Amino acid sequence: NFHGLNSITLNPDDELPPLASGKIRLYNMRFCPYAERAVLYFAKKNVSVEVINVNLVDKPKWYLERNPLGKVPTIEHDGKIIYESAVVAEYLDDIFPDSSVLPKDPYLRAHQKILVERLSAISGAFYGLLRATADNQEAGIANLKKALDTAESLLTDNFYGGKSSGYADMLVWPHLERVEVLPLIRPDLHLDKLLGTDYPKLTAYIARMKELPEVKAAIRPAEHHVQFFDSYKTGKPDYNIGIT
Ligand code: GSH
Repeated sequence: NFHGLNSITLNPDDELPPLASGKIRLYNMRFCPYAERAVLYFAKKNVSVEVINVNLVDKPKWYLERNPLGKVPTIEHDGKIIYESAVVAEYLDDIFPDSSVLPKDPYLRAHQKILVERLSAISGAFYGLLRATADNQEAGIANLKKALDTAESLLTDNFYGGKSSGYADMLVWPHLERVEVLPLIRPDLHLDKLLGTDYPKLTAYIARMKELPEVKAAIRPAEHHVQFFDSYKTGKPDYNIGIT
């Protein structure tokens, strides 16, 4: 149900193809964890979507006209524009209620959003370590451990959504996918043993998540993440890594 998930990234000089009426489009960046939340959501809900990959360093004018924040993800359909990953997720549930990922019950719904807030420290810790220098790497590792301790203690069932995967799982997974690859991105930090030994529940959870069809549709190979971050560090990210 994805058209163009691995299409070549469009640059400012590229024309934006027209969007047919009734079709939904996702403006994406192939290595963005927030855009991956939207990809997971489309896959989980089995909603067809046309994907346009956007250069985020050199942004096309047509993109800034749609999303003044210039960030991905953004979705477009019937002339409507929606952005911010959590807003996009809830919107998709609202327009396709039969496949709603968020629970209907107000308390359970609120609880899923609280979990996302409590798990959000993972992304900050990930980006901190991605850029860590000799001076602050110890603090960065302590930060990640604290975030993962919280994630381990909040995992009281198979998924953050309960017996089956839910909203919180879709929103947190993209960052966990990258934390798992961090030892390969930053081998100098010697993080290889971090996840396996101290976090048995999270380790089992990651394996369980990887079996979900929506995660299989969205996940990127570890070596592509590594190559992407290597290019990102140079200030010239290669958005087309892995496209054959
Ligand atoms: N709060 C936003 C969301 O949840 O959608 C964050 C999205 C975000 O930061 N996306 C990054 C982006 O578009 C790529 S991973 N960066 C481009 C920019 O900030 O100019």
